Amino acid sequence: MVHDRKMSLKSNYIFTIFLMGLLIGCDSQTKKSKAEIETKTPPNGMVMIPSGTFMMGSDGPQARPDEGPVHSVKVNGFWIDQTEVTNAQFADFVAATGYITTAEKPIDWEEMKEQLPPGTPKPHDSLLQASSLIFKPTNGPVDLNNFAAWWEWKPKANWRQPRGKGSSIDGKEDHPVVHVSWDDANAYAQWAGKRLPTEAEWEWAARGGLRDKIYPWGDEDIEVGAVKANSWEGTFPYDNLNKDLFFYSAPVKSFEANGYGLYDMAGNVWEWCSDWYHYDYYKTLKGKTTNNPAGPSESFDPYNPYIAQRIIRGGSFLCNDTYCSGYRVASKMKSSPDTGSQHTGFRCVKDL
Ligand SMILES: [Ca+2]
Ligand SMILES: [Ca+2]
Repeated sequence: MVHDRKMSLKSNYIFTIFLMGLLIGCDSQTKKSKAEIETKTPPNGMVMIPSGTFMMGSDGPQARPDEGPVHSVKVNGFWIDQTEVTNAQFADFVAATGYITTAEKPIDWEEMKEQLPPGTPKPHDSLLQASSLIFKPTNGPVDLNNFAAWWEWKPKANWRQPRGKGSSIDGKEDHPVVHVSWDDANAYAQWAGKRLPTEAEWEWAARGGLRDKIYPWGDEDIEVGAVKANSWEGTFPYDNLNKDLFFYSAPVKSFEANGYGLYDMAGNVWEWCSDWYHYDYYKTLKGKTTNNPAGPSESFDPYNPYIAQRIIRGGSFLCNDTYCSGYRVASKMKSSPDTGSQHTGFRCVKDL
């Protein structure tokens, strides 16, 4: 239903313009005793997720076809960041390494055209300058299949300037870093001595010790009772009731943690995982228990066949039941590894 809505936004933005005629676990992990693990001091800001076996995916009424079939997965224990990586943490990384993010570099047309239908003409140079995708609310209802209606390809938008030139992260040091590509997230993780979670690790951790529930907090609807997460309350993408008080990102730890002490596993910003996205991947895992699945060997999306995409999880401040309900623990989305946006960040894990 909506699995084709958030395709690789950067490439599709250009492709949309073209169409409009405007062209302008592995098991090899060293085995450690339970006592040895329990006596280890958690790395700063991380908590231990125990090993376990769970039913991954969903076949519920809100589930999209790529969330099923539900299948059995065993995951080894690991450390995970309690929060999304913040602007302050990412700034430390950049200060130490001089790293330049994908969004801060001009687009290489030779690379980009490999991800577009053959024969796509080169866009105008203005579209190839360093840019990223920012959210732009609409004035009223729009076709929810046309994501270009609420995304703007904004020059100079990057992690330091989340809404483009003139914006800044001053005072937002404890907000999640955004406009980071999958490549940027991996560079940070490597510097920090960590790695991105697999999709299975992420979902197991998001479930917070609960079994077969829809959300990290259980089954209660996101709009019932206390505010549970930073999402889009109201009608997307033009009417945000803003009961959670955050139109864009929120400081990490603004809402209650799940059973493992993890914050914002639902909402705030999407989080990169290490796996490739393949529309039919879960079908290959049906009827057996898979140990530490690390995703398919290649990416495929029938709705976006020219682009290899990585998994993102958890939903964002733009998620709403009428649109993507990305804050469900089984909900999955995808994006090309070189695409960042205003609502995508990450958190890291570390082997025990
Ligand atoms: Ca919100
Ligand atoms: Ca999140």
